[in-house]
Amino acid sequence: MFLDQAAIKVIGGSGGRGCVSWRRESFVPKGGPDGGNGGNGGNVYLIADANTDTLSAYASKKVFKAEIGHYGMGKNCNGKGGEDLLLPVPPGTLIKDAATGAILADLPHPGDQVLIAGGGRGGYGNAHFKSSTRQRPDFAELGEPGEEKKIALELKLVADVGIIGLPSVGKSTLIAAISSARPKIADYPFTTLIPNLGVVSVDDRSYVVCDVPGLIGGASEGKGLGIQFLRHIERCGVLLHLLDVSRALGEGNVLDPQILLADYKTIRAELEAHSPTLSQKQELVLLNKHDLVASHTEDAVAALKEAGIDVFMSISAAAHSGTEELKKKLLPLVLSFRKAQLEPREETSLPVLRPGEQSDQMGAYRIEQQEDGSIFVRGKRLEQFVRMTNFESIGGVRRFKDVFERIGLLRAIRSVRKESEAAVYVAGIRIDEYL
Ligand SMILES: Nc1nc2c(ncn2[C@@H]2O[C@H](COP(=O)(O)OP(=O)(O)OP(=O)(O)O)[C@@H](O)[C@H]2O)c(=O)[nH]1
Ligand SMILES: [Mg+2]
Repeated sequence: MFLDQAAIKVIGGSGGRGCVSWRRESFVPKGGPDGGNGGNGGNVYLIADANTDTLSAYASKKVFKAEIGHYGMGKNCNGKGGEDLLLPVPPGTLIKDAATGAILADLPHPGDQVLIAGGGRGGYGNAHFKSSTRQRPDFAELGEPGEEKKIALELKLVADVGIIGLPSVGKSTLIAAISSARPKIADYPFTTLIPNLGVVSVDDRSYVVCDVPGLIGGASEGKGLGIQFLRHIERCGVLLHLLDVSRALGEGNVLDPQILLADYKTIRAELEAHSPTLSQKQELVLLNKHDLVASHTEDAVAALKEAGIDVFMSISAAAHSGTEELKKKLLPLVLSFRKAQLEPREETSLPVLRPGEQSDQMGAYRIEQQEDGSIFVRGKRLEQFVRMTNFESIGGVRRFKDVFERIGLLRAIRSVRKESEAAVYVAGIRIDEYL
């Protein structure tokens, strides 16, 4: 099954909770704290895999979770870290935030990898909190929850050459003639419903061509099959614009070049409506089905030239006439486009997410008061700290207060709150009863 879009949820493994434990040895009545730390949760990565060409692995299963970190244990045993989860996607996959549509990452080349949901940090065990002033810490941290994200995957098939044109002009016939692809071919419009990829071999080199469903006027507004398939050819170096020369043959076998010109303009208008990237691509105009109008082909070429359109070649895809030559002529164009692609491009500036590296200072926070008086405190490290505090243990609450005192947050909240009983939230957790 071919699938070029999928929406999934990725969840980093939660960190394991730290352990509260006391050393117990014969003849040592009151041993010190020896609770180990929880293990970190596993990360979720997406990786471009050359052996994958569709997103169909994400059609039915929708939630992907990395392994959780194990709990810390007594005798200072730290919990094992959770395994990372590697999700393979085809090269050319674009990863977007499902809610905002923002591009998170782009994986055009095999081996490209992105950290998409970080695992949570393991909580410290009570042994960690032992200090000269705190001999018997009776608390431990909870594990931090793993990062959770809803993402949309979008596959752009990476083809070198795209074949476009009105329905039934012979696009699929052409890809079948020059490549290994065997798409359905028929004399009714919209035979092709999904893009077909084919590998063309010329001498010892090869390139990929893509045959997309036929376009009609108004496709950009959704007429026919629409233009959503055009994104598959956005990375092509060359577009082959196929015109069916037999359509210009009117009554009495008289050729009307205006029909070809109108056909040409219809497709150009749709390309321009879709994207500037596509409309600026190198385009080669091909006249197809010249077997049906043999004697008139020259006239059609001349008339188009007069209108400013250079015909690259006249072929008959069905009769395989001119198709071998076309294969050869395309190769140098493809190679030079690929070479230009290797030069520095904007793709490298796309953000690669590394949530684990963004750990801010505990003291970096912002206090906001809403109209109803409730107070929200935001700050990356602070939110992590609050999420990991075990408010059910007295020692945990005491440490929480110590930290709030140390970073000046107790005073800051008091000055905003004044004498009121306003609720205070950090990371969605109401904390004012612990202040
Ligand atoms: N005589 C002749 N017929 C052709 C030639 N190329 C294609 N055809 C015929 O034209 C019809 C349409 O061909 P397709 O290859 O399915 O056209 P398409 O552009 O892929 O059409 P859609 O997928 O519907 O957009 C079929 O009946 C083909 O046999 C040609 O060079 N000469
Ligand atoms: Mg077709």
